[in-house]
Amino acid sequence: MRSRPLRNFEAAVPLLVFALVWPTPAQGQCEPGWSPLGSGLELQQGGLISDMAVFDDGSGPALYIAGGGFSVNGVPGHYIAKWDGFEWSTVGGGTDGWTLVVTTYDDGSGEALYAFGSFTSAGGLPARRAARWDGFGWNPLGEGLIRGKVPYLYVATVFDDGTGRGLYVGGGISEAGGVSVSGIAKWDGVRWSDVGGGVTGSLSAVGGLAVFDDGSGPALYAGGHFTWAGGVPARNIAKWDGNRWWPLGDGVSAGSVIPYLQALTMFDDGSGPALFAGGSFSQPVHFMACWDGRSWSAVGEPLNQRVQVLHSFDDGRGPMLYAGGRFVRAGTLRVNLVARWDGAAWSNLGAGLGDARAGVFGVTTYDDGTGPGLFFGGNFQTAGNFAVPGVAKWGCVRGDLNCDGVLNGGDIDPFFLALSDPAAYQTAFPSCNIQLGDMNGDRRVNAADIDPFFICLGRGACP
Ligand SMILES: [Ca+2]
Ligand SMILES: [Ca+2]
Repeated sequence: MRSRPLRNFEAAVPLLVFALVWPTPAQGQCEPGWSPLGSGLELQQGGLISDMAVFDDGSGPALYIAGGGFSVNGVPGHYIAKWDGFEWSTVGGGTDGWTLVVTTYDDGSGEALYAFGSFTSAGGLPARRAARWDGFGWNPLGEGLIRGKVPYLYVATVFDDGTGRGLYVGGGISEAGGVSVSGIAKWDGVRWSDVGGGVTGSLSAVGGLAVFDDGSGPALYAGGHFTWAGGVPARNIAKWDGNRWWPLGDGVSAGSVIPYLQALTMFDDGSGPALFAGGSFSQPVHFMACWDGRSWSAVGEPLNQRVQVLHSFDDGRGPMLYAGGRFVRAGTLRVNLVARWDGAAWSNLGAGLGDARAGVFGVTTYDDGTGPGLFFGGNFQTAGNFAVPGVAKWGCVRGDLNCDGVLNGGDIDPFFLALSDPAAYQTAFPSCNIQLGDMNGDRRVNAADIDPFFICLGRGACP
């Protein structure tokens, strides 16, 4: 009688193994790690990657970076560039001055890439601080934008106020297409318009935008540096419902330093969707706070310097919130400019980004063929153990066939197994992604990947 439960257990073991192994998709996860993005981009002194976006010009989705002070394939003086997963290239002549924001928007004629910055022309055509790239050519957005009290453009996002999807641009803006605006403007594909009187204060600038539903319907939330929104007192953050502006409690503020809110995103950390805000504020808490629709709260242990970007990303283990900025610690944990929030605690992304005087200014999700990864932009010069030009990937590492997060000698045998017997590889490494063996980017894993594998192996990453 005593042996019966044991036999039952033994009988259950094969079923348990079956249940664990077979539902696992062939395109498995990986241990994420840092990777550089080729070798065609170089950051000069004072150079910076300020924003990034994914756009498909017809030849496949690619990563576009905005900024300035960088060279593309040895040619300096570029302000926008494209990474297709393997190579850097320029974008139709680009702009004649810094681009600060890139985002995609469909005005009804198809999705296009929109760039905003301190330029006066794009692709040789006059374009005042705003331009549209459709994959073939650049076009201005009406008469463009005129700067306000600060010269910067910080953010652009798409929101439907009930009259159709519009592209909302935030920054130091005082005029858009001949219309007087303050800190924020809307482009509908044809013309610019004011957004309920905009934001006003000593700087009158919007630095972060996000769409969030607090239970009363989706609305556009704007953070930045202002004391009024549409005539309503609102400290550095406000809600636009399509008709009027609303404050968010007492907002955010700071004592002696200039408070500035520059990162906003919606995220559900398990306790319901909430709006997460980052910036250089100190009230109600330092640098990062969470608004649930009624009140503000802290987000775990405090970060020690300002937050400049926030982005939700699922690496296969559930959605988590990623923060980037100028902080190097979360509580006592060393994180180095980037950190991950799982709803309970902060964790680091390996050794993070460096150096400590640098910052992260942009982040987006992009699939370079090895699965979705997080791409960070800024003026940092290291990512983990790699020297990088202000841009780096956190995700599956190409060539990492034993999926431990690094490309090294331990990947040689798994690589050749993947080449010679994909089924045996998938059995031996059931949670790994065989596509990481595509070293030449043709989306196939075969003998043509052997030479590039050893070139990448020699450098610890693909050149
Ligand atoms: Ca490895
Ligand atoms: Ca290949």
